[in-house]
Amino acid sequence: MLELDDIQSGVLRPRPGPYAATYIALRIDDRKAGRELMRRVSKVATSAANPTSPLADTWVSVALTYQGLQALGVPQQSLDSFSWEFRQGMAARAKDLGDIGESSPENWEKPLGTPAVHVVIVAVSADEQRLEAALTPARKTYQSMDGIEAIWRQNCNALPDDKEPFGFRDGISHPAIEGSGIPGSNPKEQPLKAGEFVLGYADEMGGVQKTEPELLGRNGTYVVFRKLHQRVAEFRRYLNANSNSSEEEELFAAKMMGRWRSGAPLALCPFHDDPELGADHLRNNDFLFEADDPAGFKTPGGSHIRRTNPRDAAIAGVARIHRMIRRGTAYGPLLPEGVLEDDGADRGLMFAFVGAHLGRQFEFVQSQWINDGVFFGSGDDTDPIIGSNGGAGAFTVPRRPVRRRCQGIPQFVVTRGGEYCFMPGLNALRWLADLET
Ligand code: N7H
Repeated sequence: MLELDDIQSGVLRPRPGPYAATYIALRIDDRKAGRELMRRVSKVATSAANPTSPLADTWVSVALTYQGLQALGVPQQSLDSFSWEFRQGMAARAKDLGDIGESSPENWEKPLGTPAVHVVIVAVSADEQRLEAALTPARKTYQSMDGIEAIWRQNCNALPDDKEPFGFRDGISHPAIEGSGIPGSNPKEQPLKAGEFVLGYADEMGGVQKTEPELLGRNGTYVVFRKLHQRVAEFRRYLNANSNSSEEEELFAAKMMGRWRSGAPLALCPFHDDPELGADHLRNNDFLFEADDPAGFKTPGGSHIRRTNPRDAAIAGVARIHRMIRRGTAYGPLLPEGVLEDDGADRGLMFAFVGAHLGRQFEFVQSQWINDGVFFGSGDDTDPIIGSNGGAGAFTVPRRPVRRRCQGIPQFVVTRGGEYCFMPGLNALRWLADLET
């Protein structure tokens, strides 16, 4: 069984919908103050065992970068026991992640990607009033602590109907995890071993990830935060310019995603949208690909959801070892429907990955499945929606009698920054607070 009372709730429990959320990055200038901060957050961070929060309907999670663990005085031997990718940090991994050109770290929003980011606190509530009510005392706490500096903040707000800025319903597909008691969204997917998502348990390969000391990593997990700016007007213009009618435009968008904007999957309704199905969480993820649609006539192999989770489709490799939990939240104002000109506003997704294996889960999916097409036999095609293609993206829609080949797809998503973090268990937070080095 998973020790749910020690695992932070943000790891396993889906966020509320609708939501208001905030991400706060802190720098630790004084080791003792950093440890005191760990003590205080360990009291308000919610455990996965607890469906309610000590902070009146606001769920608080806390994660640390490698530099954050260093700033707290974690001994080198312990630091060395964390994964190699985490120790490098996201900015150092930029080329492999496709963060090049305008997405490269020198263009990131500061201080993201610099050694100054030590702690990331995420607070999620059902609405802004409740979020602010919980955050005001928290803010007073860290503002009054000498040696702790808040250096960055990003507010996020749910858009209507759980949609993200491009207009698609988000937050649908989640893996089931053995022993968590929290159901997955696809009844056709066997639950995954807990060690895929939480350190200290057996994973799909039979391995158990441990740190030195074991308590520090146990019940913790890696979290990837990425601020991803979305060029909504450009996405709309591209769809518009490549379709002859609004029906064709919607079908084209659905082919790129693998789902209609309502969330209804092409696998279950390939010709027409079905908004009722899209909103029905008992049915909208109940499908596989291979038996029904091996060549991608319904859901193209290159579409966003088939790339990022090929399910049972024939690909090079085994999909189960590349699964992830996602906790994305939208930021910025909605671009009003029908507007095709950019209004200059910053809008997009704070993408959050949760998983025990940064390398074979997040980095693999980002580099091999999103930014390459070889794994399903489509050369160097990239993800048509989020691929890092520098304006030269290509995408194939399988069709009879002839396929549709789209080239020169603009880059619709730009990385504005991000961090690799470790989200410790609650006992480990107390261990960090009690450090005496
Ligand atoms: Fe994606 N989008 O809103 O357009 N994604 N994603 N993603 N994504 C999914 O199932 C989106 C990103 C995955 O099991 C949906 O929740 C956007 C990254 C995975 O069927 C939608 C961005 C990575 C899945 C979006 C973005 C992933 C998934 C369908 C960036 C991994 C589940 C709704 C701005 C590194 C696939 C849903 C499955 C689904 C969108 C980024 C991964 C609508 C806008 C960076 C694993």
